Amino acid sequence: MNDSVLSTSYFNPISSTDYLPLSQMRELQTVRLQKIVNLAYEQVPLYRERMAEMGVSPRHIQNIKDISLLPFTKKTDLRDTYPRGMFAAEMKEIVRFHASSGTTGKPIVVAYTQSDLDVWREVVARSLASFGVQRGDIVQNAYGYGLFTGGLGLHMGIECLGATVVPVSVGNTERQIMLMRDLGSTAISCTPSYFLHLIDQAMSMGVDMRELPLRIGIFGAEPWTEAMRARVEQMTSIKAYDIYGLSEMAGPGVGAECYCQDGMHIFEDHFYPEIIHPETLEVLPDGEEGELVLSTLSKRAMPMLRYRTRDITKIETSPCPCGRTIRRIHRISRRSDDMLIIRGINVFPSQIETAIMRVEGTLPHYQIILTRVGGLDQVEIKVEIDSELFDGDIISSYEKLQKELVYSVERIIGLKVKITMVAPRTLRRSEGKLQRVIDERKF
Ligand code: DLL
Repeated sequence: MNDSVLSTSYFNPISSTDYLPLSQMRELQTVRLQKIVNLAYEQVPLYRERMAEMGVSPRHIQNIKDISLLPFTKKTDLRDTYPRGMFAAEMKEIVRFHASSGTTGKPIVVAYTQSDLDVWREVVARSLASFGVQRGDIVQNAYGYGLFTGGLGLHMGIECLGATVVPVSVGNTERQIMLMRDLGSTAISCTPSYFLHLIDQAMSMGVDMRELPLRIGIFGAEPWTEAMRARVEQMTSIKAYDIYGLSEMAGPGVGAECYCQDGMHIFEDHFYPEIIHPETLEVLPDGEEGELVLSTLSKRAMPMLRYRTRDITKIETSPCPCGRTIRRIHRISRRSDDMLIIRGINVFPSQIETAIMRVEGTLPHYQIILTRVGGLDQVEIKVEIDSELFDGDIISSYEKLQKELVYSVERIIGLKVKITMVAPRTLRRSEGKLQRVIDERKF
């Protein structure tokens, strides 16, 4: 069995493992799992200790099915071992960091060796190929570049496929429309909500997207719906495709739709999927809805075994007419935790709380209100403040407090929000479970 991963020249979709017969795929997964469990056991104390507690060692892994013997990992494990406790490679092997939101003020950091980047590039290229992107296409990449994996992840895959990348990143919407028109972009990658905003902006600039060469949309990083797909496809001449991923696995490219637009194929030669019941943690059979658990099968810098994604989905059981044999997951509609995705950025209400409480003069009563205006998520945070400050006629200290709050929240979640300061005892109190988040966004 050839266990090498593609690393050079343009990606050729025909040579990929998407079409492997099942028995060969399971064999490949077994070989890779054995290797990765060994690595994790040898290099990462957290895995060694957890496996010891469960009486499991690498020699128990004889088959990919034995994955169920292994302990689960969670986002809090990354937080508790922040920043490098889950790394399995030496610093000199690590060539890239990315980061994503943790549950408190600190982000979680993920690391990549050169071979991890090769795998990531390959799976993004496979995703793009399954959307029909090819050499000659011009892909306007409007995912954010930086610590977020969207921008650079898509970027590498587009280049690997030999298509042309326009690394415009997110924002500056007018310029996006200008570039789209002037360069003749044939594909766009961004969050689905940002694309709605681009459609609005184009209209207000008198540009009809249906008349542009744009024909492929590469949308992910946040939940969206079939209704949204229908609307977007009707307002433009694109086919809108879903792409899934998370920083803990690599970034975008863990799974992607094909032209059938009926579930996302998981690149399971690198990311092994299981579905569990989020409370009993029992592994559910294919076809049943539950929490997606993923294991990296080839990651060297930071192997993640049985990572609880908190994303709720199910594995499709029918074969896909496209001929790919790798399994598909259903569109992700919700999560089993309270993580919000605002403009593609992961935000935990607890982060907002931390940010507010850091500012003197605030009371521990707040509410987060999410709306969508012109396709773009808006956040308003209502915060109760000290009565002295509220009643006082010192406008400058009132304004100062508001600025401090905006800054404090932005520093932690990376988003500028609207802060509305209200008098003590204004916000509704609850005797039961307090609803701090009001999500009025509709697709
Ligand atoms: O959002 C990676 C990504 C970038 C995926 C660009 C697709 C396109 P994180 O910031 O770590 O990584 O957030 C991961 O976002 O657990 C899901 O809850 C959500 N998510 C990602 N893709 C989708 C999708 C990137 N297609 C978290 N549908 C995941 C629904 C998605 N939710």
